[in-house]
Amino acid sequence: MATYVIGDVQGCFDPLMQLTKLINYDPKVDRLIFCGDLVNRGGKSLDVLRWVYAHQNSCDTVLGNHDLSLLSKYFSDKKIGTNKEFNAVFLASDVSLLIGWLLQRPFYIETNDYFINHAGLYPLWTLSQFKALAANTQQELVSNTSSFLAAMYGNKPSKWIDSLDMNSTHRFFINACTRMRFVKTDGRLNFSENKKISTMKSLKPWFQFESISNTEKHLVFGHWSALGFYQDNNVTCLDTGKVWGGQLTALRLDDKKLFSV
Ligand SMILES: [Mn+2]
Repeated sequence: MATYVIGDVQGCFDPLMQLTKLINYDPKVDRLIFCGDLVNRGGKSLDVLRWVYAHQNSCDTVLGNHDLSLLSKYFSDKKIGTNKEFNAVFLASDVSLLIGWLLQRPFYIETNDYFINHAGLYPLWTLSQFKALAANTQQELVSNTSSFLAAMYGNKPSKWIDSLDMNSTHRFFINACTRMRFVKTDGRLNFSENKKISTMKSLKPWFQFESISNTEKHLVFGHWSALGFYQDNNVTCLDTGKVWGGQLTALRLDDKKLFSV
């Protein structure tokens, strides 16, 4: 009986099956929590969605930017486009079940000691602020899906202030929760740097802000394949870039043991 957090799968279905074998996953007693980005680029997004959906009694995922991208395409006027993996999902006989399930996935999952989301915790927020914003954003996503997704994309505002209007609040939350890597020392999100290290002196990885060390729980995230496996006292990154020829990694929360394929 164990709980595992699994990094970004991104349509890499066969490695996911190898990983479940490696950890001897038993749906009757084990629990799998995915860091988000189940879909896109790996070639078998439909298989991944179907598998996690079929095991939902013991598996759950947080939403990542690629999952939101799939939802956004599905709820747009023109579903079928150039993304073959997305097209395969949209043409599947069980598409409404899968999309309906994905739409209701949370932005975070927590245990007693761990807090899991896709990109991390924006350093100007506390965990309770993040949770309040997540609840508000998820409610809007689920209840006004098409208009929410139509207004979701954009890099502005780049910095959090308390007085943002509703659309800006939701857009900022989505960006901070699912796309963040580097943050300027003044709190602005940066969307251009995606390597492990930035040459821009005013930028820091979000987890190197002082406030993160005061967080009550250990933060587990994905999204940053160039960073790869990273761990310090406060955070763990599990995006080891399977889709880019790297590995797919699981962290067993019970004893912090790592498993990779
Ligand atoms: Mn991502």
